[in-house]
Amino acid sequence: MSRTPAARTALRICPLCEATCGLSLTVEDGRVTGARGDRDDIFSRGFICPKGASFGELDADPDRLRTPLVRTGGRLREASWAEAFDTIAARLPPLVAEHGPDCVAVVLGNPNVHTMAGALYPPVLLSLLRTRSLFTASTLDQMPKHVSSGLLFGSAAAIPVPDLDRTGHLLLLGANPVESNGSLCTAPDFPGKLKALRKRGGTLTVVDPRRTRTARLATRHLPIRPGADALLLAGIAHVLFEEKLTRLGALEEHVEGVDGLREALRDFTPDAVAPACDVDAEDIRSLARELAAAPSAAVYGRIGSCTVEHGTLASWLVDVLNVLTGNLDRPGGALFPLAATDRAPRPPGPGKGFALGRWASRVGGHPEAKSELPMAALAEEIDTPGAGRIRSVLAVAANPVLSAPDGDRLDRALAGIDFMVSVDPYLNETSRHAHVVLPPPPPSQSAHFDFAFNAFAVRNQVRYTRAPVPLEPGRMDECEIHARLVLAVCGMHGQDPSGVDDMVIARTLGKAVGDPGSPVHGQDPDEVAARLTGRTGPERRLDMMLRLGPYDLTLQRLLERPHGIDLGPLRPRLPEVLRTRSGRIELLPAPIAADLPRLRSALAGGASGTVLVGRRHLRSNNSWMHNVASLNGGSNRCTLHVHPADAQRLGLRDGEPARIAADGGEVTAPVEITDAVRPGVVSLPHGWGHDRPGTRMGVAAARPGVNVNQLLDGSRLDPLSGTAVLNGFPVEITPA
Ligand SMILES: Nc1nc2c(c(=O)[nH]1)N[C@H]1C(S)=C(S)[C@@H](COP(=O)(O)OP(=O)(O)OC[C@H]3O[C@@H](n4cnc5c(=O)[nH]c(N)nc54)[C@H](O)[C@@H]3O)O[C@H]1N2
Ligand SMILES: Nc1nc2c(c(=O)[nH]1)N[C@H]1C(S)=C(S)[C@@H](COP(=O)(O)OP(=O)(O)OC[C@H]3O[C@@H](n4cnc5c(=O)[nH]c(N)nc54)[C@H](O)[C@@H]3O)O[C@H]1N2
Ligand code: SF4
Ligand SMILES: [Mo]
Repeated sequence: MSRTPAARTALRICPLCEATCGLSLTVEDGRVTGARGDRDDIFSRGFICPKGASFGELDADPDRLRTPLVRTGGRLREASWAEAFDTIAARLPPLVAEHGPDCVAVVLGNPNVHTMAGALYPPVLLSLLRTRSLFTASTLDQMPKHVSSGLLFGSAAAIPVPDLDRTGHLLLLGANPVESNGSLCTAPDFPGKLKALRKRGGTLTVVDPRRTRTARLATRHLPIRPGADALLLAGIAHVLFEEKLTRLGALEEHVEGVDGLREALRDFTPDAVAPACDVDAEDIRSLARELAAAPSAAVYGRIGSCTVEHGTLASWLVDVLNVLTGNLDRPGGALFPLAATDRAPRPPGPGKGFALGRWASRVGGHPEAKSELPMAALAEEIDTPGAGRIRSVLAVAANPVLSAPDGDRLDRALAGIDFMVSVDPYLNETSRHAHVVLPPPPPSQSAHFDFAFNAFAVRNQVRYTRAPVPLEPGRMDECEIHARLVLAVCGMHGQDPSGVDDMVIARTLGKAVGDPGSPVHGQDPDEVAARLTGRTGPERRLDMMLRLGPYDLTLQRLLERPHGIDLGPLRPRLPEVLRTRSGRIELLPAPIAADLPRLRSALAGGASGTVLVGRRHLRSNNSWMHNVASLNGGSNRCTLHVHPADAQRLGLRDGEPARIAADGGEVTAPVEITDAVRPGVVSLPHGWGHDRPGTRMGVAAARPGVNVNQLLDGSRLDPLSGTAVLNGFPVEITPA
């Protein structure tokens, strides 16, 4: 009889959402058989949600690919790693040689922010390949915030986060952290932090067309008309000016453009914006007065304020209110985190500023933002003939056939592409078109460090977990997959993948030793490189970034403290974070001012027709978690939420199918009648529609749902950021 080896526990930071909880995994015989919250984690302190608890099941999903797939004779078949990279090296460089680098689209999806590989290698790939065809999930998500931060603060990465643990007043728009666990605000147990805010006597106002679980925790819930947040926020700012409630305090010396702003917002009186928002003018005045009177306050907006018609203006106004009330950069307000791998602070002064629209997309003429083109324009860039057409796609952790507007068009476009690579654990709606699929190992076999989310965390902290389980035979670490992809794409196929890391280290240190603000200024870069520790290239790069960072840390110190190192509460960072040309916060940047007339014309908007918004469910995650049986089901369903009054008006019955039609097409989904959604608004979640042939996701295919993004044709964008309007677009509903 064989003996079951003793179970052991291992720590792993959860990669399944932005909360970054520390998990304590039970490992038996190389498999994860249990997951609990790590009570000793210095940040998450034992918090866990149902997704984290199902880590073992998700990790062991039998539908995960175990070997690369290579297309021959039109069919994908299992292949060796060598064959997979040989194919890429043979097919891709000739395309680049013939048509130039822009013929290769690099498409980066959301999970790149949840893997070490996704942070460390795409920048290398892009700098060597030099393609301008970059498309990421940001233009389905937070690009408006990058643009507003770029314009206000001179840095697209300078995103203030609400000081959840200390604030006395939170105005939260278009976010539902009780389901999403928070976004651009990394806070394990976000729900608990909202409850604690109420408990200490603070105020929570939630602005959302749906009465969400977050809204139910609020002091006040305002069911705004979708798409109108920019108007509401402009109305609040107007009142602050009108009633002389602006108090810049310590910010005064760092801000310019206040008078111009007052003038620019003159038309946005509470009475003028109220009808379009469907929020009482008197409520808008109270919001402004309470915000101004609160001892500390933070305004925070997320998906519902970003993926809308005026996403950049709304994102800008969120921080305008933080500035006007003196709450930016002060404890209890909205502060800039300082992550362990951020660059050590530099002396303040004028910077290069933030440029927008340095080039435009070929077909739609969409301006670039942060070197990216709109994901909504990917299909047209592939299927529109002519010079400069995209002929190849490198999709890394991206499922745009479901996540982006008009998946059917993209599906057809990808079916005809010359050459496509997917780095993805699943054969799904997008990866089924690839010529080569490179599957990363499951998360239990990967190390984890949050390069992205530490910079949005409500407390400065740092944690690193090595892979809890060794790589299975035949598996390749995702960092090595990325490094080999860089080599194969960029004409260096066959070289040692660790050379990619060595190259980055040499380049980075070469610059750092010449930078007077760097901790290694004046040293010999080779000697600094020789001091770096770590078992792998990525670990050595992490060690380097920690050593160049603001906290005097090393990889070794992190390994000695497996539950993490607390680096303290968020601290004021002005003016050092500012990189605008003026060296100050530019409150009314020119591109914003130029977009205000469009907002002014929305004042006339209002009632008329039904609009659709999305929603998230705690046991789901975008397009890829419907294959875990224990998470799929119950209330996690792809149904159309309809208000009882609308149901009656439209002749819809609970549980029966409704036909939903819009610009891009139509879908049919079962109706769920609920007064949690406001009249005139229906809600359908995204990430469903798992009914395409040629995929390998058995559980998901059995309960496919429909693709809400098929309702969009890709033409509705927030013009400044190129972000798709995924919320608040008109639909027609009829019984099916
Ligand atoms: N209508 C509507 N559409 C939306 C949204 C919405 O609210 N409404 N939300 C938008 C937002 S905010 C986002 S971020 C996007 C997300 O959309 P995408 O960027 O497409 O991201 P996901 O659907 O999370 O996953 C993409 C792929 O990553 C793969 N994957 C999972 N784990 C890993 C891994 O460890 N490594 C690799 N290489 N791949 C992995 C999955 O199998 C999947 O194929 O969707 C957007 N689309
Ligand atoms: N469980 C789970 N967690 C997730 C994800 C997931 O899919 N599932 N996805 C992850 C990702 S990629 C992201 S970006 C984050 C997103 O995190 P959140 O921003 O918290 O996203 P949602 O839960 O979609 O909440 C958006 C809310 O905006 C509301 N809304 C829609 N339109 C408007 C509007 O015009 N104005 C206002 N004020 N509100 C509006 C919607 O009703 C919804 O309740 O979640 C992350 N976490
Ligand atoms: S809240 Fe997010 S990070 Fe925490 S356990 Fe759940 S999915 Fe994982
Ligand atoms: Mo997202």
